[in-house]
Amino acid sequence: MTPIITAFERSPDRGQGLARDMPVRWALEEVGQPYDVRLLSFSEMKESPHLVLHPFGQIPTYEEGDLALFESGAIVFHIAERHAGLLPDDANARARAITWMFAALNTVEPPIIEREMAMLVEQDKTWYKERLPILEDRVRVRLDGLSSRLGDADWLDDGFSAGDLLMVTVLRRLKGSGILEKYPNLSAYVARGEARPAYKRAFDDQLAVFTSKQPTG
Ligand code: GTB
Repeated sequence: MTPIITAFERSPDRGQGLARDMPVRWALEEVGQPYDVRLLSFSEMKESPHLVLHPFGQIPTYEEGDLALFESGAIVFHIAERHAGLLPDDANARARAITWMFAALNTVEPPIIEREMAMLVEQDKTWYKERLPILEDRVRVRLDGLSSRLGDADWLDDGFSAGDLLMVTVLRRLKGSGILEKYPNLSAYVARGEARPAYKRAFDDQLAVFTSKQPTG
């Protein structure tokens, strides 16, 4: 049965792999599972057919037969559980890979999003110039820990896993910020993730949604 995921009909990042269907696409490509995509407008995301699938009216969702999931991390975990290639067989190594999935989404991503949100909606506030460096320091605290742990390794725990897939996805949000670039091993780690053929296929497919929608002439 071919799973169906949902994605933005018009992504604010113009298909640069930042919307959260990207990790789902990437996971499906890594395990070689073909999938279909249902594109949604912002208003369709808030209407009842989609709200049945996603209580918060967001993308991505994942449908496979009578199973319907939301939350990109849970969807990646489901894919990794059902297919070989994203979680190790050894029970302890598997538990560590799952730990990195949670670390990506629960520990590394929150300060990155807080900084992004401040830049999006607080620039006109009187406190913005004082607050931004504080938020950036919080991001650096996380990157310091991650960079020390990664060291010279290619991936966080031996072979590439769903933990790396989510961590690379999260770190990509910092590209061009000048923050990630101060950590050469993390920049190289992100580049290694992006160089994976499965990543490239997922990225190209997400980008094609945007480019194919452009009016010609
Ligand atoms: N925790 C959920 C998950 O991981 O699945 C979060 C899902 C989520 O935030 N979905 C966003 C959404 O549907 C799209 S991905 N937003 C519409 C809404 O809430 O009404 C977040 C996102 C969107 C766009 C960019 N971008 O263009 O840079 C980056 C991230």
